[in-house]
Amino acid sequence: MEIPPHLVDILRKARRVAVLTGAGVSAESGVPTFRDTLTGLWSQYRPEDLATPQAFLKDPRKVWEWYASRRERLSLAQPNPGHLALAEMEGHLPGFTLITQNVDGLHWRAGSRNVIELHGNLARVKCFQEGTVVEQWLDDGTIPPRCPSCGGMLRPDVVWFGEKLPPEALQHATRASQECQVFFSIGTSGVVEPAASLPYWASERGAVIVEVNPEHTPLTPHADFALHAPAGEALPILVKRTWGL
Ligand code: BJW
Repeated sequence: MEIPPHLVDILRKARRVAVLTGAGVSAESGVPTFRDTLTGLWSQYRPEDLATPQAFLKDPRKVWEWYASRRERLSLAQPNPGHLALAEMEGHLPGFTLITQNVDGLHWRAGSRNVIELHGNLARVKCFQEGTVVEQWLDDGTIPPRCPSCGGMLRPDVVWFGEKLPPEALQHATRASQECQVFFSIGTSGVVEPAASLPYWASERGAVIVEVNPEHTPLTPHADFALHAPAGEALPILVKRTWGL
């Protein structure tokens, strides 16, 4: 895989880099993406039947069980070379922010530290009524389990369509995008707002935009560099070419 030498020069001189990741970065860990028509998580469902508060209220058992099966599958997954290369990149850059739409926690497990989770985390559970994170509950077979404080239904601590992103995370991500010199968009179809707007906000402030995705996306024509390859292949080579072993 060829890395443009000009991109390597830009990265060597950069101080502030922001990276936005999506489901594609975890694909090589065996975690299905969302919008792949054959293997994607939504291939048999419509997103609005699973990833909205309305869907949860209509069929809480179905939604809880869908997330429970994803959690179980995730417990077998490991960070891949793409995650590891991003963790290494952080060590070379004084101002590095990793903004992820993923809820799988694999960036943390790969060693990344300055991570902003825009869409929550699958491992956490919160009360549907109170919105508070719940660590422990009575496992008496009720699905979904109930909040120990108010008896309300528990739900995964992820952001569904129509829900607000965690305000502090979004603020921090917006600032990092507007202040960076280089912005990477990696493994995301770039169709879900407000995350999809981050590269455009970065570009408006003069950042160099780099996309890593085997497929064309709405961002591709706006990117300064488009690396059409899997993240687990492109990122380790990019890091090695830029900073050596
Ligand atoms: C590889 C690869 C490899 C494969 N290497 N790459 C403005 C305009 C229009 C609509 C809206 C708007 N603003 C808001 C909206 C509504 C809505 C929205 O965006 N809708 C659009 C879809 C039309 N947004 C919202 O509702 C958001 N909330 C909001 O804006 O609230 C405002 C508000 C204000 C005040 C009060 C109340 C509300 C919330 C969005 C939440 C998204 N949640 C989900 C589910 C999370 C939980 C879960 O996991 O179940 O997040 S949806 C799903 O999509 C998930 C993802 O994080 C997100 C993005 O998907 P991603 O990561 O891009 O995955 P894919 O599958 O789409 O793409 C994978 C890519 O990888 C592909 O391109 C492949 O080619 C590539 N790939 N292998 C590199 N090896």
